[in-house]
Amino acid sequence: MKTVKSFCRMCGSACGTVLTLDDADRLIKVRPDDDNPMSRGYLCYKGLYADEMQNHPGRLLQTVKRQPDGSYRPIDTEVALDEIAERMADLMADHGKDAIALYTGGSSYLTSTAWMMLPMFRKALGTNANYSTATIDQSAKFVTVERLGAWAAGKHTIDRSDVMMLIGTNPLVAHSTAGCLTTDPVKTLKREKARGLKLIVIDPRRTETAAFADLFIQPWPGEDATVVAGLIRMILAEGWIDQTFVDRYVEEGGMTRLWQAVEPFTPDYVAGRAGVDAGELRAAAELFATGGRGSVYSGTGPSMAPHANLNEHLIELLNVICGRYRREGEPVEDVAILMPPRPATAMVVPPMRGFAAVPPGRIRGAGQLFGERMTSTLPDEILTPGEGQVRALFNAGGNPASSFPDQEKTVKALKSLDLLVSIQPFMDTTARLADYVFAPKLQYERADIPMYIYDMSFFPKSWAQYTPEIVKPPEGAQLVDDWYVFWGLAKRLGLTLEYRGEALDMEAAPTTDQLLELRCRGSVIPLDEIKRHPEGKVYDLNQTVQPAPPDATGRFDVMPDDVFGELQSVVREGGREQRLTKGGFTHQLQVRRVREINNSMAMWVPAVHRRMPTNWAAMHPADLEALGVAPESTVTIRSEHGAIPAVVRPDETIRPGVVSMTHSWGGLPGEEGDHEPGVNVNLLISSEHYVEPINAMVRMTAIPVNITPVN
Ligand SMILES: Nc1nc2c(c(=O)[nH]1)N[C@H]1C(S)=C(S)[C@@H](COP(=O)(O)OP(=O)(O)OC[C@H]3O[C@@H](n4cnc5c(=O)[nH]c(N)nc54)[C@H](O)[C@@H]3O)O[C@H]1N2
Ligand SMILES: Nc1nc2c(c(=O)[nH]1)N[C@H]1C(S)=C(S)[C@@H](COP(=O)(O)OP(=O)(O)OC[C@H]3O[C@@H](n4cnc5c(=O)[nH]c(N)nc54)[C@H](O)[C@@H]3O)O[C@H]1N2
Ligand code: SF4
Ligand SMILES: [Mo]
Repeated sequence: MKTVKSFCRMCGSACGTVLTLDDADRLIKVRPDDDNPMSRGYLCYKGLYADEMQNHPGRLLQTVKRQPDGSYRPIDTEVALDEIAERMADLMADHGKDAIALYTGGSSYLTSTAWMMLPMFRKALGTNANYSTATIDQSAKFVTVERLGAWAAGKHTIDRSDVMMLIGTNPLVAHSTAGCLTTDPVKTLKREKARGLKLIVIDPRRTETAAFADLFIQPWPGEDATVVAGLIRMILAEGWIDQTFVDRYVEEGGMTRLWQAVEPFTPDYVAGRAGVDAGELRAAAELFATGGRGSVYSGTGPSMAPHANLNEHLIELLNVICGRYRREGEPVEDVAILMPPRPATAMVVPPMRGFAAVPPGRIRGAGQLFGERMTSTLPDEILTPGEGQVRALFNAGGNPASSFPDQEKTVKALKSLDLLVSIQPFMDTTARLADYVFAPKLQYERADIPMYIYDMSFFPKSWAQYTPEIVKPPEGAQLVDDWYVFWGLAKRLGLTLEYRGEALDMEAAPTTDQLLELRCRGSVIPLDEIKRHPEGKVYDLNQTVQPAPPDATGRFDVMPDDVFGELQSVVREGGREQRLTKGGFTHQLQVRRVREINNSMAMWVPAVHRRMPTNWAAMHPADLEALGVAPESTVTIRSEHGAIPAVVRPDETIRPGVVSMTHSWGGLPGEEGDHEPGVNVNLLISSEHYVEPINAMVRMTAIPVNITPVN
């Protein structure tokens, strides 16, 4: 037996771990690493059961190919690559390059070499059919950068804040409030609160994070635009803005237009519509705007709600009008140290509206953001005949059959493909529809560095860690590195892959470590230096925000016409009452994440099953009583789009009138056999109605539903 240090890659938080291995280097146990300077002995429930995933008897241990009768048989990886490359060449010859689509799933973000390989492959292949989870997650934040502009030096970090506002994010469960709270959230919050931090939480559920709030506001789901417009109006009316910052960085006339836009959102209107107390709203506005330093952060809540792009725009406006950004000379302690130096500068990156330059796509006119197509449109790109129709899909570490809105349509689309290739460690829903499934190495079997979001750090400190491959794969396994699939295909298709202008050797495959070297070339701290600290290291780089270059004239466009129009339509549409009564609905379904599991990953391991045999529909006890249903009984939840059975649980953190379920559980619709437990909320979600402009984000929370007991 021995122990080795590493870090967890089940979410972006990268908590330090100590692995216990047997003499054959198989994983026995995972425990937290007390010496890791970021996580300091913290590990969440998911991190602790990584050994159950690693050693699960249902794990896929070699490449398989689907047979005409629907069964799967092992196939040599190189032969599979030969066959796939041939199919691709035929498809491209007949239908063009856009017939081949790539989907970057969650696990590709968490595998740094997969994350660097996918763009190389896409570019060499020349396809425009490029999709990722980003556009079914918080792409409203990218739209906001494009329409409002962005502050190049970033926001205030938690340890340098007097006040912080969290809207629709729950770091105590999700560990994913980028740049703010990731690993070790409980001790961090306790420490910062003891120092004097004031916390404001706005969330339709009284979350684990809300338990730490000095001020908690619990609006109806889907009312973010209303609530935040109300806060902005109060701040403007009281003159609590940072006038110097606004004068310098907001576009001429912008503040007048902003006032016109938020005028209708009087305290009484907002309180009545969002179902909150006007006095509490005022207290939140005052505490935030007059409370000193500190920024607003948000998560998936507002991005999955109706008017996602507007919601995020308004949320960021709170930071703009209160000047909650790092200024020239302030310390920068969250440098992305495994990237080339990129000094933080005190300037506005002006709004570019890059999306406007992209011609409308085939499906619902959706275009592209940052070189990607909108994921909610992919099933229709597959199903809609015509030039550019997608005929082959590579799923790299995602699970579209469970994670996409409108599961019924998604599955129909995946089944209709000429070629579906998946890289997944288990025969999950998508794998069960694929023509070929490659069995990837799991986290502790591969060398890695922590996740970066594009070139930005995810962590509030200048921190990094390297882990070598540690655990030996199970006996007889023939696993692949995710990146190898794409390198192998590129080689066969005669393509040359390039990373930052440097061509890869296309004869002899690189090693994962060589790719990591390449990825970190020219980084602030050399990878070799990081390797000397097995538990990772936080660096004190003495960096400060740099003055803007003289030619920097960017200003925030606080209220462009389209955003103005979206806010007025919020007034026209009305709130919860109008939306529910229109379709005869009684409740709203809201999204949430749970401690036990990351999206659709491994809901069948014993550790998850023990605590969460199914994805309950959580409702307030008073609602259960009113419906006459006992805890643990089954109800039917029906939306405009579909219906699902669900097991109810009493939960006082939910408002009466709301039901909350986590996403991506359950198997394939209509499938025989006992696969994933639970049921998929995406059966209730349309990808065609309530679609946002620009990013085609669909409504994944605040969905009107009815609930009826099943006898
Ligand atoms: N209704 C609804 N739908 C949602 C959401 C929601 O809140 N509500 N959330 C959305 C969001 S934010 C996201 S990011 C997407 C996620 O969308 P996806 O990324 O498509 O889905 P995941 O469930 O995260 O799938 C991860 C897959 O990676 C596999 N995996 C695990 N470990 C490894 C590994 O080491 N290597 C490889 N190659 N694969 C591995 C898992 O088995 C699983 O199949 O879902 C979105 N869908
Ligand atoms: N344990 C665990 N951790 C995860 C994941 C997981 O599945 N499980 N998934 C990972 C992924 S892919 C992501 S993107 C991140 C997401 O990270 P977060 O966005 O922090 O995820 P959540 O914990 O779901 O927090 C979203 C909050 O939005 C609230 N909400 C729901 N509807 C609305 C609404 O209409 N308005 C507002 N304001 N709030 C609303 C919910 O009650 C919930 O508290 O988490 C990551 N980490
Ligand atoms: S918070 Fe994320 S990285 Fe940390 S142990 Fe949990 S799943 Fe792993
Ligand atoms: Mo996500």
